[in-house]
Amino acid sequence: MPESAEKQIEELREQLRYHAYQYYVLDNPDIPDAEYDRLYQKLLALEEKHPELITSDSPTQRVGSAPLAAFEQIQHQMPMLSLDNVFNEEDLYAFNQRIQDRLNSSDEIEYTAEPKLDGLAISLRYEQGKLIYAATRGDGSTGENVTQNIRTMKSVPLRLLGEGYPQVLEVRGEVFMPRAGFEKLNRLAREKGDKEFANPRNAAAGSLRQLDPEITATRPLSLYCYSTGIVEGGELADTHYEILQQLKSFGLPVCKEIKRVTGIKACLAYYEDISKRRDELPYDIDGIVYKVNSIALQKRLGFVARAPRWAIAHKFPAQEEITRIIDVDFQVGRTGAITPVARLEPVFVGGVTVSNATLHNMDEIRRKDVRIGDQVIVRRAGDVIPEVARVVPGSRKKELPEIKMLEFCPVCHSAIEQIEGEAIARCTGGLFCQAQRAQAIKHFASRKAMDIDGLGDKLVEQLVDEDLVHTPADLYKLSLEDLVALDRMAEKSAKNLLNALEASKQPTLARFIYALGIREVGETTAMNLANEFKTLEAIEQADFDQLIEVQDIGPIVAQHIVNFFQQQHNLDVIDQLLAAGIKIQDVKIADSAAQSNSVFAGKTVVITGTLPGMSRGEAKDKLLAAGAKVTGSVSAKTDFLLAGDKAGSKLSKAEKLGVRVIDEAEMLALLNE
Ligand code: I6G
Repeated sequence: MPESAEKQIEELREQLRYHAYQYYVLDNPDIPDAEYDRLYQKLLALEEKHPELITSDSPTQRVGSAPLAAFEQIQHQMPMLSLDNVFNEEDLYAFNQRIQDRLNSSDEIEYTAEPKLDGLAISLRYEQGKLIYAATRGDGSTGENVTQNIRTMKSVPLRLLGEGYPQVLEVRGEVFMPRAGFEKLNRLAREKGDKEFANPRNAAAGSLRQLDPEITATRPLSLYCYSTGIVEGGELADTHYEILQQLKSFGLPVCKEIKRVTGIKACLAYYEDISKRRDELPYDIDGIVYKVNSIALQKRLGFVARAPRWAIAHKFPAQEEITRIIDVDFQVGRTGAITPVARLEPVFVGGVTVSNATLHNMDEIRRKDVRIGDQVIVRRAGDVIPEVARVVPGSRKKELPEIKMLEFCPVCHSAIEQIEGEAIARCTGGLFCQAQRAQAIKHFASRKAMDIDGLGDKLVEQLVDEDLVHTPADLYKLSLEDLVALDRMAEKSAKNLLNALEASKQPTLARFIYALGIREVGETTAMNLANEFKTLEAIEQADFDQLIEVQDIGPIVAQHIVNFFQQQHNLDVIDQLLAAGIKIQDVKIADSAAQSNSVFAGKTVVITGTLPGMSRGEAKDKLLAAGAKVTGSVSAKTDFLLAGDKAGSKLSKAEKLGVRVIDEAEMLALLNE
């Protein structure tokens, strides 16, 4: 029995190692997590029954040791070098020139290029395929023994895969914390009131230098290997690229972005490509490392001081700098969101001079305890708006004024609302606020709102920029002359637009409410409001308590609605719209009694093609009012296809599925039944 237990245990370990390799190294798991857990539990149970069979390289033995009092020092048998840096193309060309000069060759050099991860350098020593120790870089000669912590990282194999590895193999790489894991770790710290880490690098360093491996085990650390140290009792390939592929085949994780490139132009193209994708990568990087690919050439080139001559780090421009907050202004976004913006003493960050940085919202200001006059760290990530990352610790020498949210919008002077539970404060000016004008009008004209054909986003922006339209009501005052005077507006299009405006003058109440662009009042909420209150006046006058009684309306939406109708500007715009000839259609047809009697009640309808007597939007309104569900694509669940001219693929699909196809006349007849 013990013999078969031994066999079973070894088989389970093999399987678990293989699946960890698929998951962590190849990023290609071939079993679900639950299945991995099942195998793991099976191994655990067997090892519990046969403790004499437990070995230190078993996948169950990652977290075993007790907390340490201090880290032991480990002397690196081969020093851990550092890399020289360049910050611009010119210096990169000079690096290449030095290499060609030393090699006495003008041939283009083949390099490998890979991202430089922002983490901690580590050295792992394997003997006969077993992880013996892991040490930090330290001063390059002596590091700290962090083996018990490294063992908790599931991406680090405790035993190498296969058989082709050298008897002694030192592997160097970077331990880092992927951004998603870092965000989660900080969120948990915030919730518990613990201190947060400033960035993923600090989080990785703090996690690896934990004296208690149980804590490290909970931290989302990853490893990418990038070179080797001592290699004995076996040979590795003769190019850097192939060596990394070999490491991968031994079960060690290697960054998948590594590429071979020939010549400096190709290095720069790689740099550009990664720079562009930098923010999409799941981890922080601070540059690109180029290495001469041929190991024979690396040997000929040798080292200067503590850095290899055959490698260089091409650093990205700094992304964090220290400066001071001179003042704080508030900006109004297109949706009315009020953003506090720090005015800064200008500072050069990430390749540009920055004098403004976002503070996001008041919650963030309080969380970071930022005040006017503070010394702060400004961060600029890629093309993202620079932000105030944090106050420089210990830099505040005297009491400084707190930042307070404004009461009134700096653009239109409407009240600013800050709804409980929401981080973002907003201007309630809605239709009136100049900062929100174009956005409000685009929404007003959109298909699901007033459905004004021919009034696209570009045209709205033109009308707003030319000061022809201040509120949606101004749309109905536009004349043919106004329109033809616009750039690229032919008379025919202008006439079409005026016709479309005319045709939009009889919206349902639901459409009209939706078109007003009240925060968080979407199509369904607008329809629920229309069905509940029946008239515009009743909705305008509804109070908070009445509103939260309406289906799907919670306290936040109710408060938005109350705030909207409390603003005189908004009421004025509504009056102007009504004065311009908008006639809101009777809500009677949306009555639930009418709905439940209709053949369309509860049925799913798809509309396709051009209808002869109405727009698709109008048809949709009628069907919705009769209790139908109107969807976009035909499936077996579709009850009716309302087909107009040029119906296309939806018609053929409906016919194939046996869905009842009706035309506009039939729909009207069925609605009247
Ligand atoms: O610090 C480093 C980061 C990345 C490196 C490195 C690297 O390769 C991708 N490679 C070497 C050879 C050294 N430091 C010394």
